[in-house]
Amino acid sequence: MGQAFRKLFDAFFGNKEMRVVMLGLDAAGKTTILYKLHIGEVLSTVPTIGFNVEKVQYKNVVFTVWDVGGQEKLRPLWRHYFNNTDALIYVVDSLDRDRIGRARAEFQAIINDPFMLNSVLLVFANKQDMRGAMTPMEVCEGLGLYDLNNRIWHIQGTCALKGDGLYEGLDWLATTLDEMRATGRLASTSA
Ligand SMILES: Nc1nc2c(ncn2[C@@H]2O[C@H](COP(=O)(O)OP(=O)(O)O)[C@@H](O)[C@H]2O)c(=O)[nH]1
Ligand SMILES: [Mg+2]
Repeated sequence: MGQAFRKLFDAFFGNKEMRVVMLGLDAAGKTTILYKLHIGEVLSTVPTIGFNVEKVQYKNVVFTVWDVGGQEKLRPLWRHYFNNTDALIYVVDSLDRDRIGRARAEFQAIINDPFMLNSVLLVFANKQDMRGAMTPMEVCEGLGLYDLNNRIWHIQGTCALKGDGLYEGLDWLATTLDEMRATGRLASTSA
């Protein structure tokens, strides 16, 4: 798995700088995904800003990860990480039907942040291995993805424990960001 990702990253991202944030409610599977990618050492910090941030860097691609939900007062602090973000990966626990509304509210708040308006959106409908999990289409509806205008988005069913779907999702992301870079629409390279 790790080897495949490194190949993918080399092929698409190369030495270009890329900023990706991976967010979702707690227990969605973000940390599991981060470790499954095996792209580098995961650095975890509990900084003065009040929320725990995990960070992994592979060459010039920087992933930052944190839990969202439950602390509206922290939202303004996220801005620091949103600036020049090329891509948002939003991870959803597909089994957690009770909190899909919560996941939607957080998702909508994030993507409508002025700093995030140019970011492409990759949604991982995680825990697809679980019986009774929402399908990617249900998660799509739950988050309100169909209603988005002028946004580039993609949803991918995943099982982070096994790594299923992660590669496919990142493959889409890399291809999409490459196209955007070619046409000068990348957040991190625009003024
Ligand atoms: N069945 C199943 N469990 C998962 C999957 N991904 C993560 N988990 C479990 O869900 C729990 C929360 O995962 P974690 O990565 O800590 O979530 P985070 O809070 O978003 O970082 C852990 O017990 C994981 O083992 C998955 O795809 N399938
Ligand atoms: Mg975590």
